[in-house]
Amino acid sequence: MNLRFLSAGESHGPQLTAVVDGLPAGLPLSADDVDPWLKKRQGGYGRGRRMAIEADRIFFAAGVRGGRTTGAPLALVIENRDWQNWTEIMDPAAGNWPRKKALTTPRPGHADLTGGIKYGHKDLRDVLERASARETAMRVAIGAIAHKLLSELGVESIGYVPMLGGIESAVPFSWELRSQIEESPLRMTDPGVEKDVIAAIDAAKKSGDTLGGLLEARFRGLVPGLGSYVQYDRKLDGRIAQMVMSIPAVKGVEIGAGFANASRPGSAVHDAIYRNEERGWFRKTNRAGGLEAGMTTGQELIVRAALKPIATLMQPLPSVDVVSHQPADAARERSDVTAVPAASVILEALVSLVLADAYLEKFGGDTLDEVKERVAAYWKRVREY
Ligand code: EPS
Repeated sequence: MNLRFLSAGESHGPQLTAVVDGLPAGLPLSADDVDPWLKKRQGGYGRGRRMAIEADRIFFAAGVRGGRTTGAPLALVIENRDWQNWTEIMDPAAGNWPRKKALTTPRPGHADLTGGIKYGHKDLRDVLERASARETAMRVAIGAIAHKLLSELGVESIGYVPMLGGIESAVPFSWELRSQIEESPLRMTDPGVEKDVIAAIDAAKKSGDTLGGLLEARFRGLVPGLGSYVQYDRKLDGRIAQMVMSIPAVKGVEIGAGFANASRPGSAVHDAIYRNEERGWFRKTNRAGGLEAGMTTGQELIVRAALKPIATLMQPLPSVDVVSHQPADAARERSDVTAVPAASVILEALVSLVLADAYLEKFGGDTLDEVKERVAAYWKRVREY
């Protein structure tokens, strides 16, 4: 890994923290490159009351000076405003037992039960505080920084929602719909279905239920040959799938028409190869989703993911209390009805991270100028090949 990071932080602790290593020096960077992503991730119809408390902002504690990266590791902080209401419950000092807001009835589908067994906790808050999707705020911040590097290299992207709660958009994606997606409270391409989706979210809220959906991220302007076929852990599709599967509640990943291609003959799956003076190498279809044999082809990269409904149900499923071992309803915690629109922002940010890492792997470079020169020289070779 060339672009490495680690994060720490609980959902209701004082802050989320990360160290990011491997960015070239000279990348223009300010909070304005990150905060709009944090705002988008907080948004979307179906979010709960927590998002009215938070106003996520990035703080650069190291690695950025005068609006540029220095080449030193970045230290990043995002404050949890809600911590003010949780100081006693989250107090790291010994002796806060029995605890307020202890959670002992695990929610099916959440980390509670297995995390409790694994780490030996009977107050499952010790599990859920870190398992919470709050953690994705910091990873989106890091993804936004990766995206800034990609945009310097001529790459554009978008994350959106093709389906939410079983209701599919009838309008196929096109890049012209970008502002429609950014303005939609559902991040969908089809204003015609928004009323129905919003009604479905309202109905789920009323009945104490939650909704999942599909996410898609697209990237254009990528060089061919990011990743490699020569070793399993260098295959870019594998690296993307690992990152996408690490988004809480993602249970399926595909590149391009991955699942649909499984039932078609090869002649209707593979993208025929053409070349002419004007366009160089090109394809007329992109069923591969921009990836062949673990490498980008230079076509649009299309990554899709399936997000299961959130595990916290206000009308809970049966569970068992981990202290009394008596049957009990699963815990009700303040939560969202759906986070599918937010997850599409997370998908775009996290795939950006994998791609920025792959660029740095292929081109190296201690300064942004060095990276840019090498990418430009490679584009020339690609055209001449
Ligand atoms: C989450 C539960 C909710 C969500 C949270 C993820 O938080 P709370 O328990 O404070 O109401 O709002 O998401 C975020 C805080 C976020 O920033 O996305 C969970 O259990 O995963």
